[in-house]
Amino acid sequence: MKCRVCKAPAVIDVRRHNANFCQPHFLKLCRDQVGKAIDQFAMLSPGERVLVAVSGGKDSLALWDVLLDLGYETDGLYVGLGIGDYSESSADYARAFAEDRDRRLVEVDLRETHGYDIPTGAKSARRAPCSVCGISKRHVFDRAALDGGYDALATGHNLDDEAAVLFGNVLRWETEYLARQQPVLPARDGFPRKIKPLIRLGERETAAYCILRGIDYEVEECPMAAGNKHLGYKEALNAVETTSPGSKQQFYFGYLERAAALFTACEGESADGIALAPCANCGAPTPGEVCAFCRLAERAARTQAVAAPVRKAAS
Ligand code: Q46
Ligand code: ZN
Ligand code: ZN
Repeated sequence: MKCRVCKAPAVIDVRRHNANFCQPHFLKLCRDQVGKAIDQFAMLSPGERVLVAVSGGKDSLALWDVLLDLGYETDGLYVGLGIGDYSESSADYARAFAEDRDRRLVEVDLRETHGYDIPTGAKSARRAPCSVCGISKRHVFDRAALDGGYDALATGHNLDDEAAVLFGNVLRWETEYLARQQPVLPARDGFPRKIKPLIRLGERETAAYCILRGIDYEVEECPMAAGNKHLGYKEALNAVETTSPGSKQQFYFGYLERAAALFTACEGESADGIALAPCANCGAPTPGEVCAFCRLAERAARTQAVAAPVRKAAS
């Protein structure tokens, strides 16, 4: 197995590209693919300040590393979700990465700042943990990016994530979500610009990138992911990819190039028609009086406050 570029012994095969790469050329491929995504979708301009949402996992730490390498002014953002040992060790990986590179890591702990954690939030809302987690993270990400005056908020969604989300949205013909499934969401009143620079890399590549760069990351899966529909969609797409390499990329990029605009056009009118006003509690734009996050947080914090003394008494 030889590197496609220099013919030295290869360390990885990328079947999607029908090629093998040595270490330096694989790392270059990863940087080039991120740079290409940034240019292709006009995600960033040189010199812009970026807040990178890091979970301690391979994708977000690889993203932060590549953005630093490409010369962007970046800080990290870690949200403490309160998911037991998993959250504690994930935070350690994020902190170690930031410390090694002498970069700032903004930390927001849900329990400290909003009075609840994800397991309690899910219980009180009677919703799947990932749904509560998604609402919570979006709110914290938006707030932190705006408060810090960053030009954009970057997340580590990779090609596998985006293809799986697209697959789920197509299975149920979620036209509203399809219209919004873009690698860049421009800033608008009360929302920062959001970008996904890893969309040209699969998760096998981000894992290999971290290993080859010596980045330690949380390898455990989140214990609350069990039952998450996206895991099933990923498995289904992986089965297709095995027999037909490149399918995921064609599915996702074909959508962006040939179909996304159709959904944006037909959903645009109804979406534009909804007036957003600042949430009475937190100021984030919302169609109602109080935003979904504040309603969730209020109920979850009450449940947590009741649960905490009971736990203490029992211990
Ligand atoms: S952290 Fe949160 Fe993920 Fe855990 S609860 Fe679900 S969404 S699986 S990226
Ligand atoms: Zn090479
Ligand atoms: Zn609110």
